[in-house]
Amino acid sequence: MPLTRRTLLATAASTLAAPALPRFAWADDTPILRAAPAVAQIAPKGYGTTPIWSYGGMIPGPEVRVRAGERVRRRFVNDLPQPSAVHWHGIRITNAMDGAAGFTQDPVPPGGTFGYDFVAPDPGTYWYHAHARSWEQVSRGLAGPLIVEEAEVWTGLEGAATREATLMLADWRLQEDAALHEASFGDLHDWSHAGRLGNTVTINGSIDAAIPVRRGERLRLRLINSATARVMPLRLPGLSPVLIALDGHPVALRAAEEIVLAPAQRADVVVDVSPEMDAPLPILMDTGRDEWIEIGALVDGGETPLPPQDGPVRALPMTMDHALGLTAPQEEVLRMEGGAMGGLRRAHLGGVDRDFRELVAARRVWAFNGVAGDMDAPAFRAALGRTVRMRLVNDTAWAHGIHLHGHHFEVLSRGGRPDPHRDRRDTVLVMPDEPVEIAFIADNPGRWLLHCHMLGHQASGMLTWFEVG
Ligand SMILES: [Cu+2]
Repeated sequence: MPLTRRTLLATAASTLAAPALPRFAWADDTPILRAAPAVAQIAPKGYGTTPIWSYGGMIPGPEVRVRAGERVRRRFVNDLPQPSAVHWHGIRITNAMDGAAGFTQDPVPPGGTFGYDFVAPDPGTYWYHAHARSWEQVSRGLAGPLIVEEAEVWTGLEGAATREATLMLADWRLQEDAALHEASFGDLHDWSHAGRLGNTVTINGSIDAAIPVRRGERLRLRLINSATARVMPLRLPGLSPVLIALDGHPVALRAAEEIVLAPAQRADVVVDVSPEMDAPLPILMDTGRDEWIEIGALVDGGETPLPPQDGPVRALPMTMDHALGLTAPQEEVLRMEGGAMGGLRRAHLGGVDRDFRELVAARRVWAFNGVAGDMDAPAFRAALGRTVRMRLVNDTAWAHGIHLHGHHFEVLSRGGRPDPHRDRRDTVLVMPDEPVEIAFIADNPGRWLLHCHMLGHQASGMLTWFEVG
């Protein structure tokens, strides 16, 4: 038998039993993204550590950063006890690289690998996360930032400062011993309500994050909500943030006294740090009970202060042509039903009409258009290049963050009123009784998931797909 790397490894493993032998060796130079159990200090020091699952042994996972138009290549190595796959959230990606386990690719089994290789076409703030049992795997820590820099150096920060900081927010449900509350993974009460809300919010994995800044500098903050259920209203008092992008996409500049991030949503803001800053500047989050708590702070990093920024914040360059062609779009409706206090009586499951009791027994308590998560047929099909206008109707008692894979969309209206900003997004928060109208060009061929990004909702019925081309 010729001696190949494979046989060499097999031989070495069987005869030498070398404990330090790497499980994988790659002839190419593709960077490895390894998912594996790890330990993190999430609770304050002195409270013990938290066993988690992570990419690269850290939370959040290692930042993946490229310029727009460049390739992202990662050899995903699954050292988890479960199958997994990596979804590159918000990227207009080729379908085979989308990372939806069991849908665009086979789940990567424990011990297995998968090569991700795609072009990141649009600059912006994105993220990557597990897309297999994501309600569990993301809750355990499998998420990281994916930053696509502007192809040309953006001059919005020119002058005295060019810095930026990525702030990845997460929500953990910890026990008193600081371990994750594993007994409630998959809890149907959580799923039929807001989802698995945690009790500990972190920024970049830390419960008391101190983001070093330089006094007088103009700073771009990239905020990412990686929580699986928690909607995060955020405030940066004393900083007068200017919103420049949502979900990676440039927006019309505006003041953003309060920034509301649903799970999976991102916001880029520019802040001017006062040269006279003499105390940490808190980052506040509303717990949902109109109670603002400090979840981190910008602190003086000790560098020589800069003179104050005097020029206006500049908009990011618009990078995409988005002539939506709204004269005769394909019209679609996505009606959300179910959940606690939702009044869902019946829905289709397994191709059969079921009553609510049967749905609960099957752990499918939500429905899109009367279907509780069946995947045998798409919600709709669209010809390549067709403009689709979709009405998102929330007939439930809960908020939902609706995410389209492979595409971004424009928010046309909210609650029947035209949206003045017409932001482009990949995830939109839809409140009860407030229909949202979106439109997008179905320009990315393939089969794409469409789901609620409250990941317990996704797992219990709020999942469907659409086909382009
Ligand atoms: Cu939902």
